[in-house]
Amino acid sequence: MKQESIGNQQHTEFAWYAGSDALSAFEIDAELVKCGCSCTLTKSEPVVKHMNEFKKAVWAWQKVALITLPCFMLCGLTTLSAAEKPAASPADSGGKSELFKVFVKELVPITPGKGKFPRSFQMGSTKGEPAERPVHKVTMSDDFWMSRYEVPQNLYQAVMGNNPSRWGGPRNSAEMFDWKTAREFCVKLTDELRKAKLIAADEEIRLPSEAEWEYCCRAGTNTEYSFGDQPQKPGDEDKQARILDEYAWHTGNAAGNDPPVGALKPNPWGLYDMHGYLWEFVADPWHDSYENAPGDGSVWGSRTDDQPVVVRGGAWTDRFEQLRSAFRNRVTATTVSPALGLRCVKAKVKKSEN
Ligand SMILES: [Ca+2]
Repeated sequence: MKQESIGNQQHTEFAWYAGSDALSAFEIDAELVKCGCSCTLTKSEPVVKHMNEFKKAVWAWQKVALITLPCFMLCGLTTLSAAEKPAASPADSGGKSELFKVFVKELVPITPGKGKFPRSFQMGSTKGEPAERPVHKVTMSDDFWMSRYEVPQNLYQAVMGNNPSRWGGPRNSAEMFDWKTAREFCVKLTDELRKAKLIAADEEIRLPSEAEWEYCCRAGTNTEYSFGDQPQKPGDEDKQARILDEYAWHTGNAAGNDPPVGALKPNPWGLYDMHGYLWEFVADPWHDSYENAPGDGSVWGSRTDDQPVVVRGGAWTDRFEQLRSAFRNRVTATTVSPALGLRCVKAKVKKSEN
């Protein structure tokens, strides 16, 4: 996939999410008037039973309307406003501190060389694009934690104070921000978690290196996807990929990035949406191939001003080929897209960074 194809899919087909709950918070039935703010008013007159009581009933409804209209304006408009701005405020989801605790709780410990985590893996693919070659051995040097999910919008809002996402939902993946902003998010989240003593002073939240990302995507596998080589079942045509459907949102099964994170199956290490949903920024600047790439899992060099950056995993806008574990893509550092988000790592701060 080329850089310019990120997020270029038309969005007219998406409909079911936006505002779907907006009206449910304000209901009127025959006996009760219920409002989203939890007040409950009992209607003083019964439903019309015969024509002689018609006038009485109309007056009763008028009274109810007079009483509840201000309530509707306060509560209903608040609800509609929330639907228009789908990112919940931190308070809507239990407050900042709760969101930070959830984020830490959802980190998956990755311990290369111990248990199910191999010390080394083969990075790249001989079957894919030239940028995926040469396949080379990477030996992971340190333990780290990988986010189970892409960063959701309620956490993004809590950290950054805004939510630029086009396709809203508090637990939908955050999108529409560039690489520098993704790094800024990690720095701010690090500060917040240290202040809250949810991480140690010598730990940080950062973007994964490209090698860490592929190591976690493969999750001990050397197949094209973390579930095997084949994304399609016999009979699948064009972009259809019914095996991949169980694990990933891609252009063959996604109506948009509507669902919350983690709606499909995880990979063998319990990481969700590594294949698909959104492309994910990593820390590395772009290189056209793996010639002379480091073999220790670290970030490959510092980015120069005009250098593109790497994004991984494919998105809901892409065909299944681009969701392979080894597939690489590049974007300019200023690219924003509804198909591009991030996933974080927690790790010890390298001594050279102190
Ligand atoms: Ca993803």
